Amino acid sequence: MGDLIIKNIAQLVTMRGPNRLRQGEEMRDVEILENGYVVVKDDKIIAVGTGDVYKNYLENHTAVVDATGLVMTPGLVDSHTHLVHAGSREHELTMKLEGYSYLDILKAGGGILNTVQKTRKASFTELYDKAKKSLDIMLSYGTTTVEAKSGYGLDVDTEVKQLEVAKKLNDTHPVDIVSTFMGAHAYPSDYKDNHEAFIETVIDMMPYIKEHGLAEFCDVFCERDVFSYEESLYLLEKAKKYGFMLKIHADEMDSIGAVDIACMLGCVSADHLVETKEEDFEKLAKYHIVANLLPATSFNLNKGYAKARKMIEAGCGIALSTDYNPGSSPTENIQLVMQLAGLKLKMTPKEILTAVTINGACALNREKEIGSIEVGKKADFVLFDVPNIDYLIYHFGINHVKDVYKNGKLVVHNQRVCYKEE
Ligand code: IZC
Ligand code: ZN
Repeated sequence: MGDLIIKNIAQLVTMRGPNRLRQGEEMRDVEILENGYVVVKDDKIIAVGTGDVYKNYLENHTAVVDATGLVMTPGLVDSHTHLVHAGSREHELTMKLEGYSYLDILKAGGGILNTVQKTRKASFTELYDKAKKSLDIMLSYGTTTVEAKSGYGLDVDTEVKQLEVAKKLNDTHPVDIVSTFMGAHAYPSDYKDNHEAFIETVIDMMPYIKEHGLAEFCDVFCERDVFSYEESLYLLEKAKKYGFMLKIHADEMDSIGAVDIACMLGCVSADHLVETKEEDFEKLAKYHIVANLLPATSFNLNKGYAKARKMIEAGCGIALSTDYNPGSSPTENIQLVMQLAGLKLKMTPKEILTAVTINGACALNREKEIGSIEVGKKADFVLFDVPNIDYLIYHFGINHVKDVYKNGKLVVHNQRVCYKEE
């Protein structure tokens, strides 16, 4: 019997189906129920259907919400962010407008290294408060699970501080956080000419982070002038030995072989993929590696976009994420990412919804718990004030959320966070 029933849902996007990456044409195979209902008990979904059948689950204490005219989707999954960091980089905006590239700014000691300086100096509480503010914004846009990378310490104390902030937020904030250790994000200034020593430093951090349960994934910025093919391969091989699941920043500016590393080591996701060679698309598909695309980064850097249509044709399974970070993608707004995926990646509304739900869950190894509205899964879902899913992608740049439920609890009402602080 139910604690909570949402009824009369105009379009209920269930994403029901296999709990695995939806690839190629499967991304368009999305169940949408008209006049749907969902029944929740405790923090789980116990029934999904259409019409009046929800009445079988009514009890005296059951709360009933009428969702006439609204669209419901599973809670959105933002599976690539650099959530925890100090400060911001608006001072680099003018340089960018004058034509300096992202990597030019990093080479001059700015970019990631600027954020590293600030993050090293920041207290735990400063980092916590700033990240919490971002999580509240994410939640108000419909994100209920988020990945968070370290990588603004590049020394053991600060990397651990970042990951501990994420761990505490996971305990206190309604949004679930999945952590990734990304010590190999850039070379700190004092190791600029001693890459080998820095790589060993990063590897030395791995056992501590693993043993203290501070991160499930390990990621490397595999890029020209950052971590080379050989360095990335070496680092991720070690991470795998220590028991981390793997991700890789792949082909963002240049293609230097990151997809081959992902296939060789069985990365869960390869992220960015803007410059990926077309012959690599089939490899991603064959090894079931999540192609995690980040179009807000292309938009913000004024660069090219990933070839999503060709990827889907080749059978890839795509996820979409904000890449929220203070440099290349200063936005928490996953709906904007979805709209850019429509406008710039030519993905259809159904493909986009697959990408930010079940495929995002796959990118975080959470596909059994979240990513669809079906019996047994967590009661994480979003009510959008739109008449249909096409409208959600078409009317861009605003927040369409009405309410958000996390673990069966109302946490956003009329776009305002309303959860109880723990
Ligand atoms: O702070 O610039 N791309 N890492 C790789 C980032 C963007 C984050 C940043
Ligand atoms: Zn990133």
